[in-house]
Amino acid sequence: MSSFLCCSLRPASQSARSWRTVAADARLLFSLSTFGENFDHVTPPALPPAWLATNALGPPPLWVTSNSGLPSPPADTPPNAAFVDDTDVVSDKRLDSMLFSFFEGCCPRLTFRHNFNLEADVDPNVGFDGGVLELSTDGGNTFQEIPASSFIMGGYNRTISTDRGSPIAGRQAWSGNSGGLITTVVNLPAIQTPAGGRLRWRMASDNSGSGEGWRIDTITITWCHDGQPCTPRPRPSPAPRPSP
Ligand SMILES: [Ca+2]
Ligand SMILES: [Ca+2]
Ligand SMILES: [Ca+2]
Repeated sequence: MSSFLCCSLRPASQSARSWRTVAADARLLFSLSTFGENFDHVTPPALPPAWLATNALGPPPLWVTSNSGLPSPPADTPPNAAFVDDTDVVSDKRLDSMLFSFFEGCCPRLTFRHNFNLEADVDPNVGFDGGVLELSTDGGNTFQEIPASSFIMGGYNRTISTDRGSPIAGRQAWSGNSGGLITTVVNLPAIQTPAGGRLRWRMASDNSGSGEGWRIDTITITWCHDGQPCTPRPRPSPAPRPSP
């Protein structure tokens, strides 16, 4: 995040108050504001206000907040993370963020931590159950894939098999075992529509076999202010001290 220092995000609606300012570096010559969600201000299994869980396919449970269980560890920032199970039937389980808009400048960047163990083939390139990230720029009416080229780090690691009924068959996804928490960083397009944007973490499973599930935590979005540089300004040299 060090190259991304002059940024903030403004909520699109009153319901956006749960996005909290989590960082401000007064040592810099310009303000840094980062907004995010760590799921630690709610009591599991409740989601934060204005977050939405839906199962387009498959049985309960929905996405929830969780502070225990597998995959381990249960959270990045304790005690809670968002969690979805990996069931042994076809499912399509979605977690939609609150609405937001990027009002100024350029270059919104999303960072989050996650931990997944989702059913996958022995072939390290093939997944059976997997997770993807999608983005809506029309207030949550429609969602689009975030292309693999947008990921700075921690991008998709497998392609979902096309012969087992997965709702995301053939797509690149996170699948298999992450081996604990990993960091994903992704560049987002500017969202300046009145309806606002919404992120969707989507777990889809095939018609047999299960895994431990997928945990998401410590989500932050940074954003460059209008008229401000996106790179650090040089600091002034310290004033010379008088010699003793
Ligand atoms: Ca947390
Ligand atoms: Ca399977
Ligand atoms: Ca499966």
